Formats: sequence, structure tokens, C-alpha cells
Amino acid sequence: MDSKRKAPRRKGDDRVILHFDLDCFYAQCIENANPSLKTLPLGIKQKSILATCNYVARKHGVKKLMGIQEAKRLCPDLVLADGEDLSPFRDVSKRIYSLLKSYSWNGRVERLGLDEVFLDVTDIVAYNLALLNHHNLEHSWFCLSREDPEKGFEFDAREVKGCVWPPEPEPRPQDEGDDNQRLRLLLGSHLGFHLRQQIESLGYTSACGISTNKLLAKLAGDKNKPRNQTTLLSSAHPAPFLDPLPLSKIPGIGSKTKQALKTLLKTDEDLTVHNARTHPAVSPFALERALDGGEKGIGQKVWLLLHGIDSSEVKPARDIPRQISIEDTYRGLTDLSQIRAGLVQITTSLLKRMHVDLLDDSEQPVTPPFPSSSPFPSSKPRWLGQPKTIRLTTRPYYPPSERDDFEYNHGRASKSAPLPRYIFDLATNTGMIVERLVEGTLLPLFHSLNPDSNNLRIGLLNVCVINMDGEKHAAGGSDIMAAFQRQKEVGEIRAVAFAEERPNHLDDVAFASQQLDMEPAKDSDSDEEAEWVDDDDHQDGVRCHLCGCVIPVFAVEAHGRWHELDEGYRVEPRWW
Ligand code: DGT
Ligand code: MG
Repeated sequence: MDSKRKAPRRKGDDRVILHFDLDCFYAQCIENANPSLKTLPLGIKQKSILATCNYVARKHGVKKLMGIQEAKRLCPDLVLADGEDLSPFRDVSKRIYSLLKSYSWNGRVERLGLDEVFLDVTDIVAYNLALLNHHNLEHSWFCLSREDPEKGFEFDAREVKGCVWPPEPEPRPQDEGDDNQRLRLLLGSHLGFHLRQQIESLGYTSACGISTNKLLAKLAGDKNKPRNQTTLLSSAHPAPFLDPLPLSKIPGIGSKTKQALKTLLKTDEDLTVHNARTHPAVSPFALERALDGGEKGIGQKVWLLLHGIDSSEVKPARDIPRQISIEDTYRGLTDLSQIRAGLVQITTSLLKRMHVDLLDDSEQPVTPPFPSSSPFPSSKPRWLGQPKTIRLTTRPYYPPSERDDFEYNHGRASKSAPLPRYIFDLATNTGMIVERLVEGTLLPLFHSLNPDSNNLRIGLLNVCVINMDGEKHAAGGSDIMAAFQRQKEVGEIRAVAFAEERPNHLDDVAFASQQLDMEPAKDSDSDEEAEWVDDDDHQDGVRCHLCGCVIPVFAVEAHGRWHELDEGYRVEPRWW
């Protein structure tokens, strides 16, 4: 065998990673608010498509991202609920994330979008492995706290909890190393089950994957859905598990990599992992060359993913998002009163989001403004973080015929200003704050972005607050790069998924773009998102997660340093 094609050395095999994915998330949120919907086929509508549907509807053939008309044709009794307002979904997401975070010892709890969470539970598992009484595995005790031995649950350590992959019992591992790994994953499966039960106590069912890295945990969880879990026992030899999967299932392998692989294999057919992994023309070096212009080391990275190796860490938990962004799309706003109304609406939502995400609500429910005469001054909510900068982005309206090959950032232009401090005054009425912010800050930014007010045709408005107080921006090299990459990657994945499902619909591009920026990586407010880096992101530059600019790769570090400068009035750099 060519030495370049030797099976790569595995890293991080001794970790235990759990991946949780809520079942039909938006639908469950709506069902919990209206329990009578639980037994009916339910679709969650956003513009002209279903963002998701419950599993009753899925039995009728209805699918996520299906057009409403098609869904109704398949299931005439389908009940439709409006899913345009993401606030209730974000609130539930936050509660579930906080719950899972409260079980972590090492703080490695990473959100992926609104309904997925990774947990690195290696430390909890190692602790419990040492406690196991091998003479009485049947009546084992799983300790959830190092300080309080009574906090935990009883479990049967003879068996893995839930589904196991491969399905048939494996021959007993031969050496002690493998045996330990099996036991670690077994312990992880019981913890995963316990945590799923805790999530269910909040009213939400989920799927869970248990493995030794994020890639394998996520893919394992996909095996048995809904309300189930899968442990990948053969994590050290994942080829039989990965090989049948289409390449599109592998996070981090994007459309350009897929195309590069097709070119290497001289085929037009859709490839499986097996096709790509075993073909003699595919090696780290060949991939690096085929993806020329991409990130250095991209060939090696793709090669590792094809072999189920992903050394990326589960990121430490964060209490507050790095930025909050709200946007909406329009069919060409032409006069300033429409623009003003759009800005008022967006800013109102933004302020609401800031109250939900940035106020410490541990003391009392947040319903600002609080009257200054409040009898409970000490229970006033406290700002956990205060963004320092506000940014307005606009894009002209493009008719559908012109939108076919749009890049996410096509036509977008942005300007920033310091965020006025009155926005944090909880004693002032929200409506007054919005009016003042629109008049005093956003409309001036709008005019400087669109100086010719007689020729307006606005297709998108986005307002974003960034530069959280107390936040350190990872200016140095790889962290900031990874953050930029994550944002764009998931944006592209969403856009592709959307385009594939609804290729000809009028609203598709506008809708996709609305979804992307309201929730790139399913949730733009959080950077605790997709860790996997899409090679495709490096072809032309990467998108800054702080200001949205697309930046040539060589300029990323300098751009990061620019963000670290404290603001005076700052106009977005235009040269990229
Ligand atoms: P599942 O996990 O297959 O049981 O179903 P969901 O609905 O939980 O799907 P998932 O986990 O991919 O996404 C979580 C939620 O995020 C989902 O309920 C709706 C929303 N979402 C996901 N992808 C898209 C998308 O491409 N467009 C829109 N509009 N919403 C999406
Ligand atoms: Mg889900």
C-alpha cells in the first residue's frame, strides 16, 4: 500500500463524548404549549415550507423542509403551526442547554444550533470506572457528584444502555485496552440515558449518540431516532459504520470536497465514504492538491474524517452569546417609512432577545421595564454581558431569477457604531428605546449605506449587536479562524439543504437567507456551533463571525486584531 494511504493514527480514543439531538424540535416546543397537538400530524410553517414536522406527520411521508402544498397533499389532515417567531424555541433551547451544563464536571458542553448539544464526559466516566465493583456489576451506582456520593443513580453495568452499533454482540475484546474502552462507552451510555430522562422531565424527547469523538457521536445518534440512543462500541474501527454513509452525511465534507472527490475518482455519481476512503487515487496529498487554495492541511483533515477521526474538542460552555443578530427579508422596500417600520420591528425583536439572553433571570422572570418604584429593588435583573457595538447590514432586493448562484454575502453592506448605553436602562420603556435607537443610530447608518434615498430597493435588513463586554476575542490564529469558518460552513450547509429540497420556489433564497442569518448554524447568536470546518470555506475567504465581512484567509488575523481595538465610531473596512 502507498505509504501516504496508511490508515491514520487515531487521536482522542480515550474520550467519551455524548451528542444529544432533540426530536422534531420546533414541533415539540409547539406541542408542549398545546398538548392536544401531540397526537395529530403537525407541521411547523415558516413562509412557504415546513421547518420541521412531528413524527406523526412523518409517518404520512411528510418531511422536514417540504413545501406546504406537497405536505398537505401527502397528509390532508396536517395541522400547521406558525414557526416564524424563534423566541419560544430559543427559550427551550436555553433551558435544555442549562440542564445539561449543570451535569458537566469539566464544563465542556457545546451547543450546535438550537437543539443539539455535545458533552465531553470523559472525566465523569473515568471517575465511575474506578468505582466499579466488578463482582457486582448488576447493582452498580453511577456517581454524579464527586462531593456527594449519594447524588447519582443505580444501573446495571453488565449491559450497554440502549442500542449498540454494530447490532450483533461483538466477540469479547481481547486486550485490556479495548475492554476498558468498552466499559467507558458502556458507562457513557448509562449517563446518556439518565440525561435523556432528565430532558424528558422538562417535556422533551431526544436522541443521543455515544462515542469517542464528536463526529462519531453525532453520526451514532442519527442511527436510531426518535427517543432512542446508540453507542458506537467499535469506535476504534469505525470503517464498517461509516462506509455505507453518503459523503453528505459527514459534517465537514462540503460540496467542494465532494466535487473534488468525484473529480479524483473520475465519476459523476454520488459517493459513499467507502468509495472515497478506499479508492487508490485518494490520499491526504491528493486531496490537498485537489482542494488547492483551501486551508493548509485540508487534505489531511478530510482524510481523517473519512476514517472517523476527529480530534476537535467539545468547547467549554458559555453563559452568553458572542453576538445577537436579527434580520428580515423584503420584496424591495422603496420608501423610508417602510425602512423605518422594518427597523423598528427588527430592533424590537433584538431588544427582546437581549433581555432573554443577556439578563440574569435567576432571580425573577424578566419582564422589563421595571418601575423605579418597584418594591423589590434587590431582585432587579442584572446584565450578564453588554455588547458595545451595533451593526446594520442591508442588501438590495434581487428578483428570484438573479439569485441562483448567490453567495451568502452577495450584495450585503454593513456599517457599525457604538451601541448607546441607554439601551441597557431597564427603567425606560422598551418602545422609547427602540424609537431612539432607530432615529439616532440606525437610520443614520442606513443613510450612509444607501445615500441615494430616491433609488431604494431594499431586500434585507439585519441589525446585530456585537463585542460583548468582558469577552476576549480570540484574535490569535486558529480560534478566530475556526469561529469564522463555523459560521459560514453551517450557513452553506443550510443553503444547500434548502436549495436541494425546494429548487424552484420563489421565496427560497430570501427565506434561506433569513434563516441563515437569524440562525446561522441554526442559531446565529451563539458561536458554540459546528466545530467541523468545511473545506469549502477556504476557497475565497471566510466570514467574520463578529462583523459578517468576508475576509481573505491571509487577512484573518489582522482582521481579528482590528476587532480588538476599542471603538470610537467605527466604519466597517471596505477593502474586503
Ligand atoms: P429531528 O432531529 O430529525 O427529529 O428533527 P428536528 O426538527 O429536530 O430537526 P433538526 O434537529 O435538524 O433541527 C432542529 C430545528 O431547527 C428544527 O426543528 C427546525 C430548525 N431547522 C433545522 N434545519 C432547518 C432549515 O434548514 N431551515 C429552517 N427554516 N429551519 C431548520
Ligand atoms: Mg433535532
